[in-house]
Formats: sequence, structure tokens, C-alpha cells
Amino acid sequence: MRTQVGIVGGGPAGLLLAHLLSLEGIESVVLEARSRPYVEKRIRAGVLEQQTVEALKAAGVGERLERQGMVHGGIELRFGGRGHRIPFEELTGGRTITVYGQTEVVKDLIARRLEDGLPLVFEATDVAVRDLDGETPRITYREGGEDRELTCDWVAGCDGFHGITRAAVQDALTVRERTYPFAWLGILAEAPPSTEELIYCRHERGFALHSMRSPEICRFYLQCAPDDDVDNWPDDRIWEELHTRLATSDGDWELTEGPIVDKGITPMRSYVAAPMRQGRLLLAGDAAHIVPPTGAKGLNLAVRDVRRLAEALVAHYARGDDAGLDAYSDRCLVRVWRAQHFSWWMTSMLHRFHDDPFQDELGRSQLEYVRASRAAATTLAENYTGFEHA
Ligand code: FAS
Ligand code: PHB
Repeated sequence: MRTQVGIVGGGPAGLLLAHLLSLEGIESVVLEARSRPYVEKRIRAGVLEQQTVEALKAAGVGERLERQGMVHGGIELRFGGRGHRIPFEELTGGRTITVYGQTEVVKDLIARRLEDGLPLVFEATDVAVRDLDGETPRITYREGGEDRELTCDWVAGCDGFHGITRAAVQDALTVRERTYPFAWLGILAEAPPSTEELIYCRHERGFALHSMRSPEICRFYLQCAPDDDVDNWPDDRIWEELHTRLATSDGDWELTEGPIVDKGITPMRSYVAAPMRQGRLLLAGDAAHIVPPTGAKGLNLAVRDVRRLAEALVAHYARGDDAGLDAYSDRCLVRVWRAQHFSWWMTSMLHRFHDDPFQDELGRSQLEYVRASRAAATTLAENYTGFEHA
């Protein structure tokens, strides 16, 4: 098979890139290792920056987002048993975030791709990329037990942190990374939210986050040990810990429980591999960089990468102008490092570093400063809603 852009990975990055290219008449084939039901069930992000919402709507895949997305004008920081609202709209001249599950974004993109009758291969196995330094890179894979080969002009590596595209060029990359001495236990519960906006909580027992997916479904996260196991977390222990960490000293705030329908533990890491272009391979999203989810940046970064990549490929095909492709990595990395810093900053401020008392006190002081200083609160609001470098 032949196409213009071979896309490895059918997550938000790969699917949105394919769609943006199709709107400009550029052909692509998306190869996804997992089945459609698996990809449409996998729980990840829940917070969309304003630029992400606008990009999805402008691309014609935002209709359900418009109807079901929950627009929030702020978040609450809760510590010492008290809540402190960060008013995004007031501090950023009107910017908001939208709570809409990544799962739903992926469903909307898959539905549109198939509606358009464009190639999307699920359960593609043994995917391998070749000849990335030549004019016509190839992707070999197996589909339905048959060997296949795709020749293309460009390969987009959108296969996430554990994918094969970055691994294929790992030796040529410079990696900057940091790991954290904790992880997140994430749960999905069939319970109505006990809050209008997200609550980020720092408690002596650790971090807690009250997020949501709809008026009937909540998403919660608890700081746990990095090597912890979900088997150590029966439902009653999870609720007990959520009640304890999210409690307010006046006792007025109540947490509504409900059946827990999903549990998982997510490691916390900061990771950047550069440059994001290696010959005819262009990395985007989690394939190139990972942020701890405390800043709700991962999905939003992936969207920004593929918007920039689509622009660059359109300039290449429409005008033979390769400036965008040549500058792709440097331009993306400016924003990647802004998000890296913000995500590390939020993580350091809101988690307990039980074995590093100095770091722990720095975080507590930073949180206190954000509560007391309008300038610091504005920094948080600007970055959380999506900071745009001039
Ligand atoms: P993805 O990992 O989503 O997609 C990669 C795709 O490639 C997958 O479908 C995978 O099956 C496929 N693939 C892998 N190897 C392959 C191969 N060899 N061949 C073919 N296909 C292959 N981000 C936010 O912005 N806000 C949040 O609130 C937030 N919360 C998060 C909570 C959790 C628990 C986690 C884990 C992440 C969270 N993130 C959040 C980050 C997350 O959303 C990622 O940044 C996002 O999924 C990145 O999208 P992709 O780059 O498309 O990678
Ligand atoms: C989520 O809703 O899954 C979520 C929200 C905010 C975060 C991380 C995850 O910072």
C-alpha cells in the first residue's frame, strides 16, 4: 500500500493528525495495535484546554463536546482543611477549561474517520518502521495474520510512551527525565460530583483529586506508593482515604459515594526525548514526552503537537515549503518544556514527599504562596488553561 503520511498509533494524537490532514486532502493511514473496543474504553485524560476545545470544534469533531463538555471557570486548591478557589476567568481575561473524557474525544475521532471511509487499521501487530533516512520510509505490520507493507513520504510516531517509533530512533535521541517517589491510584465511580469544579487537595496523608466525567460519573485520584498494587485498595479503603484527605475542617463539605467501576495505578514521570524529528519520522504526543498528570497537560500537548505537524505537512505538500517541518521539533519543545515545568511545579506543590522533608516543605510553602499571592495564582491559571508563548 502507498500513502503520503503513515501514522503509527490511533490515540488522540494519531487520530487528530489523520483528521486534520484529511481536511486538507492529504492522505494517511492510521495503524493501531489495539482493538476498537479497547481504545474506546481506555480511561485517561479528562481536562481540555480552551485551545484544544477550539481546535476540535474547528476541525468539525466538537459537536458532542459542545453538548456534553462541562465548562469550568476555575479549580479549588484544598489544604489544611480549607478550600481556595483559583478563578481562571478573572485571572486570565476569560479563559476556561472543559471537562470531557479523552475516551469521548477518541470515540468522536474514530467515528468521523470511519464515517469519512478513511483507512484506520485496528489490531495491527508487529508494526515496524524502516528507511526513515530515505525519501520513502516503509512501515511493515501484520493485519488479520497477513504481512503488510506501507510506503509513505512521512511517518508520524503517535504510538505513545511504550510505542515502537521512538524506540526505533532511541540512540539518536537526547532524553531528559525525572521520576517521582509516588504514583496515582485512579478510580471511576458512578456517583454525582460533590463539587462544581475540580478539587486538588494536599493532605498530610498525600495528594487527592476530585474530578468528574459527567453529572453521574466521578473520577478520583489518590497519591499512593510508586510500587503499589490495586489489590491493596479495596473499595472501602479508597472511600475512607478520599473522605479523610478531602475533608474540610468545618465539616460542612460532604463526599457522595457510588459504585467503583474502574481502578488503575499510573506511574508519575517527566520525560522529554529530543529532537522530535528524525529524518522522515516525526514524533508527537506521549511518544516524545510525558508529563505527570497533575497539570492536566498530556492530551493538550499532544493536540498542540499534531496541530503544528499538520500545518507543517500542509505547507510541504501545498507549497513545497519545508520550513515548518525543519522547525517542528524546536517549536514544539518550547511548549513541551513550559508544560513540563508547570506539571512538575503542580506535582511538587500538591504531593507529600514523605522521604524528602526539605522538598516537602518547599511544596507546602509554594501552595501557601499561591493562596496568598494574586501573581502566583495568575501563573497557575495561565498555565492550567493553556499558556501561549508570544
Ligand atoms: P496515547 O498513548 O493515548 O495513544 C497511543 C496509541 O498508540 C495507543 O492507542 C496505543 O494502543 C497505540 N500503540 C502503541 N504501540 C503501538 C504499536 N507498536 N503499533 C501501533 N499502535 C501502537 N492528559 C491531560 O491533558 N489531561 C488529563 O487530565 C490527563 N489525565 C491522565 C490520566 C492518566 C491516568 C494518564 C495515564 C494520562 C493522563 N493524561 C492527561 C495524559 C494522556 O492523556 C496522554 O497525554 C495522551 O493519552 C497522549 O495521547 P497520545 O500521544 O495519542 O498517546
Ligand atoms: C481527570 O479528570 O482524569 C484528570 C483531571 C485533572 C488532572 C488529571 C486527571 O490533573
